[in-house]
Amino acid sequence: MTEFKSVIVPTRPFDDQKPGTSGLRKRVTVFQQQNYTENFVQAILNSLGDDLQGSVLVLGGDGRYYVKDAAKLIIRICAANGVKKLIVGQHGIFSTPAVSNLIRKRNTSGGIILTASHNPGGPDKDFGIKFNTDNGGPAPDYVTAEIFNITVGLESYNIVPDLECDIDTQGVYTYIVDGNEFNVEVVDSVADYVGLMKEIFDFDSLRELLKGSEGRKPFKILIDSMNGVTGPYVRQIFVNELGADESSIVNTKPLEDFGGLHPDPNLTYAVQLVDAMKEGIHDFGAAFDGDGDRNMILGKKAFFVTPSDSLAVLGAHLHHIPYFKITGIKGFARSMPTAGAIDRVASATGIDFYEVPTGWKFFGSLMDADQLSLCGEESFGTGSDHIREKDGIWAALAWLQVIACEKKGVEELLVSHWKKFGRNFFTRYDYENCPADNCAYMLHKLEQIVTSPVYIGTQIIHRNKSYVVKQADNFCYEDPIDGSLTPKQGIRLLFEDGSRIIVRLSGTGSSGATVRIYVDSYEKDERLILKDAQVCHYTFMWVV
Ligand code: VG1
Ligand code: CO
Repeated sequence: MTEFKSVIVPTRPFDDQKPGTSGLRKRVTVFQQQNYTENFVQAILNSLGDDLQGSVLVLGGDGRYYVKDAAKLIIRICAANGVKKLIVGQHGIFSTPAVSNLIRKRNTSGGIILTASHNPGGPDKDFGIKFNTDNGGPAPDYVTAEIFNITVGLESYNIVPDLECDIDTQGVYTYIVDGNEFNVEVVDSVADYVGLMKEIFDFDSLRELLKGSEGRKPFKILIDSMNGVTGPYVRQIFVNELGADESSIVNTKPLEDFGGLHPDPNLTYAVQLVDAMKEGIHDFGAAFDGDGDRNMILGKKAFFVTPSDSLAVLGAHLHHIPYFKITGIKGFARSMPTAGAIDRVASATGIDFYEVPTGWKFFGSLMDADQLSLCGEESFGTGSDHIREKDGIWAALAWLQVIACEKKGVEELLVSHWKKFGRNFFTRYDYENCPADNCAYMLHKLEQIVTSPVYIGTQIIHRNKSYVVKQADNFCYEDPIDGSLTPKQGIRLLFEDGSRIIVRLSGTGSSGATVRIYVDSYEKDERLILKDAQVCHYTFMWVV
């Protein structure tokens, strides 16, 4: 066996390696700067402290441009830092949910995910590196703060420059580095995740739904992987396991530039799916983002389910999913800007409810404490405590399971839900690439205005409906498990009828600042709940 020696390479710190809502995201060209990726990876490893020596980590990414190069680099850096073993997805491929699952299943110290999620890929597009801790979830704020602290003082990194590993071929590769054994296990990217889905859902009933049975037509689905990482997972689950035909799945080859698509599953970017669904042939459509954690659900004729409604409908029918028959339903949660539809399901069922800041990391501590089963975000994220990430394919399967049990279509499920609980009309506006300083100042001023005591009680009339401000603040989250405080998570205007307006800055952009404004208007009048979702277009001007 060849013996390898690690070397210490002097470097200079970069001052822009602060992880955002979900890892460090920059242009590929930024990551390609000399030592840039190396520094950040070294900082992640240093943050493990005493746990680093002899550790096992998972490594994989969404197949975008630079994933393979980065994976090979990370293998060499881990080898030089005392990591005992890396579990790597074949070809460097793992969806974000698959990494979360494997960290938990193999009890590793964490995992490194190479993705910029739904951001476009390619040599002049985005790349990202995310660290997940041993619970399988995105590193919490105190860990990412520590990683950032290390980056700004980093003077060297360790690497085994000549260590080569064939990540295209499954198998266990053993090396001796500085006298110690170092292993790379290249695994099937799909198998463990598919196994997990088979434990959670009743695949027999899903197969029957798709195939049709006596008195029941086949239920036609259309699944769009948008050339992201979910392709191989989708093929294995929907075609090989559930018997859907080949034409039911599209864009299933992970491509480095996503074939030029913007792999963000929403009405704008998943337009190919929307147009195909409009033809009315399919009963159900779903699309996923680049790294497989986001989902969009459509019914027949492209009937759109908002992520906030998707969460609420799943919440109301969660008992149909075999996994929850065993675990019970421990609690519901949503991110703060997400519309309040799930809140009403929680209060009707008496199930505990939590509101957390934007970003999946905040759900993890509630799940680890057995307080939370189902959660979601307005940004097309839905998931449960089966892992510690949002999970696109899980959400699509959850919908199919509910449909199979309720024997109702997507639209029918939504309409009966609205009739029972009322409807939250939800819109989000994004203002991208704005000057960062000006945005920070704007939020600061906005906070001053809305937190002045005279602001409470302000009445706003829009289209003959009156909204009275009940509460206004900059959201500060207190984690109910560890008591930690996360302040300044967004300006909230809460109105007496349950409607809300939220303003916050994005933490995932790769350049400039993005301002997000979220509008959640609640309607319980049965005559109005079937209106077009665009009825609640606001002008923000009159609020301030
Ligand atoms: C956005 C979404 C947030 C989501 C995050 C990561 O963050 O708003 O809900 O958790 O992206 O999702 P921000 O800070 O830009 O608003 V993903 O699929 O990019 O890992
Ligand atoms: Co994503």
